Amino acid sequence: MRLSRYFLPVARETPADAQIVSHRLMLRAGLIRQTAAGIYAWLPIGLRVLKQIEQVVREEQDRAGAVELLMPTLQSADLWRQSGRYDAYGPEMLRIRDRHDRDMLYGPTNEEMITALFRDSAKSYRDLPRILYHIQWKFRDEVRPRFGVMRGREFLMKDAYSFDLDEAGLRASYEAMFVAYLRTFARLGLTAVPVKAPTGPIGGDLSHEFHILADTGESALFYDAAIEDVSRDELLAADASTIARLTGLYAMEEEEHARIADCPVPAERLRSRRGIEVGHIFAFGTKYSAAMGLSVQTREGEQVHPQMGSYGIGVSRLVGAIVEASHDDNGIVWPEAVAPFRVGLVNMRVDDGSVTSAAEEIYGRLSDAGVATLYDDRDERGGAKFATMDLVGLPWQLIVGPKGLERGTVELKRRATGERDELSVESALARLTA
Ligand code: 5CA
Repeated sequence: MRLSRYFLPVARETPADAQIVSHRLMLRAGLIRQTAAGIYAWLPIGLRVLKQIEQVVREEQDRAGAVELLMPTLQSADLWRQSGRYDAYGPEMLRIRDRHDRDMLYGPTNEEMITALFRDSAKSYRDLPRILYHIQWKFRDEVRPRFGVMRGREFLMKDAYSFDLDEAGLRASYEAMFVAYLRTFARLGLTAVPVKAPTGPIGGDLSHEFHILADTGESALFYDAAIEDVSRDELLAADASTIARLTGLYAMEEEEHARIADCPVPAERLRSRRGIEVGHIFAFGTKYSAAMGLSVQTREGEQVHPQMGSYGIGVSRLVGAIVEASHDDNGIVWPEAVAPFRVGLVNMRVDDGSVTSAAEEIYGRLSDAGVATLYDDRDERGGAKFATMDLVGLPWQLIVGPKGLERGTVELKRRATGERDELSVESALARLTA
């Protein structure tokens, strides 16, 4: 992508209304713009990050055996009357009336809709188990939307729903999703702490939240320091034993922790930190299947209500959480897995024919090799170009200038460490296309 043709409105000054660093950097680096309270437009470079995260989430859902579909954002109130949640949900639900005076709503979650869809086609034990998911926008009219996309009113969620014949099946689905979550967050370069959670309005009795540790997180956590020793490789290879190990370690939200008289963790191992909730999973049994009349026939010919669970990941919130976990004084430092482009190619002198032809050739070769490249071909000072590249945080910067070219070299800078190498064009390309 040529920066001269891109839409990347970066800002040098700190936005006055943004209180936390991820919100400030997402505005400054041109990822998002607020269009109404708690509602954001995703600008091109922000959208690329959102899509990358969505793809990692999707791959891990698919790997766990979940099946993707897409449900609409608008739902009929009747659906929610069947579960009894239409009145119970309260003012967080955005209620809409259509031209025929029918009550509609913008979905805050999809338990009702998926239960109805499944009810209309699942007849017997052969239709189970199933895990269905979608990645779709939600709306919750939050009392206090804040911190940018962290607590928005409109936000992107991956929500999965499992249907099993019995409790043992539900436990297996819950574990499959648990593993998918550990792998997803590890692939995104994040350390997520699973915390046993109260279930709230979704209902049910088994629930875990997944938190990214960050000083600006909205939740206060207490946990066993041993959780920090779990390695990335272990998370990527997670199985039932990893879950047993992790859930065996103490981790609670402050409110729950305060209720526990004898904390089982010795004081020197008890950590108190803040966390950003990026995922939440629930096993709620027959709550919706019973209320909404979903039943299937067992092998023995009995009718039973399937055991269900739901599994959410805050996809748009993750963009903020990753920036919160990965930035420095100069800007964002994207982990490779979610970077909007892998390389930022900087032409130091667009008015110099030999620099420009070298830069154009490099750009062509990177593009041909399938390396996502943002090419700064604008007529700007070098200093401004460097500042923009650091701010937007692409993993690699490749700098093409007249002095280097005289020696036959370009400069390759690694954003995360600031390390710079002077290399021949060929060896720089070899590194970036490897
Ligand atoms: N139906 C269940 C699971 S599918 C559910 O809705 N769970 S939830 O309420 O916990 O939301 C799932 C995830 O969405 C949360 O863990 C959080 O990461 C994200 N999320 C929730 N509210 C917001 C919000 N206002 N802004 C951004 N992300 C949010």
